[in-house]
Amino acid sequence: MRWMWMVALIALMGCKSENKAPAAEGGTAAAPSAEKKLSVGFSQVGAESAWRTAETKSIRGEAEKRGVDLKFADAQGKQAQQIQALTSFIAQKVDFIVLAPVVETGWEVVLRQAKEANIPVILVDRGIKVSDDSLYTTLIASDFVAEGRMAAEWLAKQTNGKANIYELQGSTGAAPAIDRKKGFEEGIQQYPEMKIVKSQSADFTRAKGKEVMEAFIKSDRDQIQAVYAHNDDMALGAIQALDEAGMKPGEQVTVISVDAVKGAFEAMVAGKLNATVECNPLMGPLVFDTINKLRAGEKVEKFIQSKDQLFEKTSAAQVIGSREY
Ligand code: GZL
Repeated sequence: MRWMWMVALIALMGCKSENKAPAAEGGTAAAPSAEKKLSVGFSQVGAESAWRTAETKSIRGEAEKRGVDLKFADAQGKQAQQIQALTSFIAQKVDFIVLAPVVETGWEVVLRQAKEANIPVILVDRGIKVSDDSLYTTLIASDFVAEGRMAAEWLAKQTNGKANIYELQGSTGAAPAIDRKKGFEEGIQQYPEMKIVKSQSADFTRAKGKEVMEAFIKSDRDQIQAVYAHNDDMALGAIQALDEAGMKPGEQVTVISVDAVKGAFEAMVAGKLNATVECNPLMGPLVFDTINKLRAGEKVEKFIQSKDQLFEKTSAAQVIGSREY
């Protein structure tokens, strides 16, 4: 009788083992062989503007679509947090780093560590100043100097070359703030009666844009003829301040900005914003196409430029429906 129990027990053990994964050589169960996923560390500036949100959505969405293991870090606008994130990506041995650098300088040490770890760095949307440009593989961005020049040439035409201009600058030290200012000043140089009367940073945010414009109105109300904002969020804040002061933005005060986000088109349809220069944030597909080229051993350009165009309030109503961000 006892022998029958023994036979049943051995049979039971035998069939349970059939439920396990097929045994590999040496008798241990082998995990299914999954090809290692591409891993990318993405250090983002923050969430300061609608443009930034659109860029984050594009890159994270594309990573999801392509099955990339994307490690995302939002730095809340602080370079120290970006450097911390890059250090962590290096420790995790990611395959690539994507960096949207909040400011132009201060990257040498951490980028040298990435280079020593053989991790290629792709810059998106903002450039950096380094002594050795082998510290990054490529920059995918707009030409901010050209954007500033485009805004200046449009304003000169719009005002017949005569305007007292109040400028809302982006974040101090950020490439788009430095270069949009530079390009705009170059663009108005040939118009002696176009003057930047006051210029102050409003950090690319709507709230600061309103605050700085309120201060400009308080001190210079009757002189303000035009506002040049380095992004739409600050322009929308300034428009709110001009509206509250009864100063008719888009008519009595000409307003031009950069980015061409949905809110800017809505303000142009409402007649309160005169024009905006597009700076395309939908970089996701281009970022991962570039990574695939690098993985295939192909060379890529050091600067991959996004093309920009200017939109005016006269055509905003026809265009707004087709805008993706
Ligand atoms: C431009 C980007 C700028 C946008 C702003 O590439 O860095 O930062 O123009 C954003 O809206 O805050």
